[in-house]
Amino acid sequence: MARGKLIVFEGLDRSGKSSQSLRLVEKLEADGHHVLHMRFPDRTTPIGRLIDAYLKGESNQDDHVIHLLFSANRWEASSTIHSHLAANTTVVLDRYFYSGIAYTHAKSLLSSTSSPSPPPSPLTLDWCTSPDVGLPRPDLTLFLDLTLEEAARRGGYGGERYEKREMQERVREVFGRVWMGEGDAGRKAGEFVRVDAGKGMEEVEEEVWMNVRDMWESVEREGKGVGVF
Ligand code: 2DT
Ligand code: MG
Repeated sequence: MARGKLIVFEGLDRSGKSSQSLRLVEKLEADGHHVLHMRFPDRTTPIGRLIDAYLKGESNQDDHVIHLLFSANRWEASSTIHSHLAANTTVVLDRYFYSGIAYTHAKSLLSSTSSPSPPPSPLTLDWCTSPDVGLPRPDLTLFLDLTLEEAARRGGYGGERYEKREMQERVREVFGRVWMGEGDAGRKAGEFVRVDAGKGMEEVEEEVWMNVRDMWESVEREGKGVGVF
């Protein structure tokens, strides 16, 4: 029996991940596929509520602790993702562990972090990657890349913790390094496609669709099973 595919949207705030991921779900459903859409962080679980409070600035957490909570928030969904894929339901994710890696590692590149000095552990790329090793591996990751200028033209950012230009700049840099194959994350990344999210909505949608179709055909042709990261 065919299995579902795991498709991930990644990128900066304002890059259009939410709209594009929902459009893809509609398109796949119109084609007769079963699809589950999820987003991370999933703020509805007990762990997700801790993350939500942190992002809104209502609570503080050590950088390592919040990183592990974001990862735990994915692990608590891991068996759900696996069982949907096995039941031939495609799972479309709005953010996954690449955001986890990019946002936490980006903090280490900022001049000041919340960690005391000397920090108990530097937030290296590989340290940031390890808690997520073993999660269901995406068949395709679409990295919606946007310049900071274009993000500003789209109305700038909201008021959450990471929605600041300096942080977004670092996050974009780290996504780019992973895309280039750096570190355990880059080596394990599999299909990691950069899409220019500065183009129009329809153009981006078309590029997403072509990549999804290519991935779909190769998974079916080669009979690839669900992988682990
Ligand atoms: P949204 O704006 O998409 O709700 O994301 N983040 C996300 C992390 O720092 N680590 C993670 O593992 C994930 C999934 C990105 C809220 C913010 O949380 C950041 C933006
Ligand atoms: Mg956001």
